Amino acid sequence: MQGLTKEEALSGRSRRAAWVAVALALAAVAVLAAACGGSEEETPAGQVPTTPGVIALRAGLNDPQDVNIAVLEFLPQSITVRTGTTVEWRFTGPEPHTVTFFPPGQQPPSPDQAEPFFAPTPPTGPYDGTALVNSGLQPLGPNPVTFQVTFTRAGEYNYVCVIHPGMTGKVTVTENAGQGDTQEQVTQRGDQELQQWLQEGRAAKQRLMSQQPRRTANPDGTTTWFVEMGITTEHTDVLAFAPAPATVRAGDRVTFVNDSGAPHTATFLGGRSAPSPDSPEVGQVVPGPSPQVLNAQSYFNTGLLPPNAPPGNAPPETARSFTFVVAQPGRYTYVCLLHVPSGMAGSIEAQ
Ligand SMILES: [Cu+2]
Repeated sequence: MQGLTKEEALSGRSRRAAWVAVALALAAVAVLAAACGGSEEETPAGQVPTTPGVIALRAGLNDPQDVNIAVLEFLPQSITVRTGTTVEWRFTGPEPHTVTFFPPGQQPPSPDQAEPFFAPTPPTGPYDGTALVNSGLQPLGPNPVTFQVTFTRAGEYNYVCVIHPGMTGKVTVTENAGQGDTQEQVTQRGDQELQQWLQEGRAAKQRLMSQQPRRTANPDGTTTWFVEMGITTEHTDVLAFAPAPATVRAGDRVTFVNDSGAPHTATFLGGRSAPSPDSPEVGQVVPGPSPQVLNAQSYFNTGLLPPNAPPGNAPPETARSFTFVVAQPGRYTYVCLLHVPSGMAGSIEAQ
């Protein structure tokens, strides 16, 4: 990540994948934790219990009080350890991340080129900073997810999440016995940073949910209403649709607009179950391009509407939008196929 400023990294911030498996994994973890109750101290959401000989930290986390708010940071961002220490990353979910150390000279890919790094490249021994070491996209499976790297050579090691380029971390390895962080210090700093990012995300969600929906009057007397697809801040993604207007009338139009830093879909399931976030169906526009006349029985998918990024070079609003004609009164519920585990869903009530 050397040479990549936060701003540059953010400009490419986007995501291409999230995984239903995540929800399953979390459910499995919860069941497991309940089953072996008492073997490990119960800790508040996302906190890290101490393991002797290992320094552990968290890779991302959703707000324990509001699943829509995803913190896209390592907690804490920077740690200092003594040579010989094993560092363990815990993927607390539900949004997926990677821990990826690139060898010197290799630049991280842009998020839409990151697929080759979704599979892990685990360390083959102590890490000395020369090779690619990559957790792969996690959490993905039913097992509790951790990723460990043992550092034997003093130095500074930067890493990144390949689908969230603003999400960067640093491990400083020192030979000086007095300078390494304790687990307690790491956990405490992670908690402090978490509180800061949660404040930022909660404020952003409040802005999103309290704004008046943008609308335009059409020549035929109907109204086009605009629904924002989430909002992105420097350290968080708010994975929620702005509230649909209360007074949609049959014949009005609803246009979804992605002004956020992540790709999203608006998908009316029409009674079927949601395709998995890693399914090719996520990107398939069904039944055809915008605009579409909505009905309550059929499956409609906008496909992936791209993020409003990078600044100055984002796709035009038309490319980030999709319009539905709400022809009949009724209730129409929709989800974002990428962000179901973060509760990204909404509904339109038409009279
Ligand atoms: Cu989404």
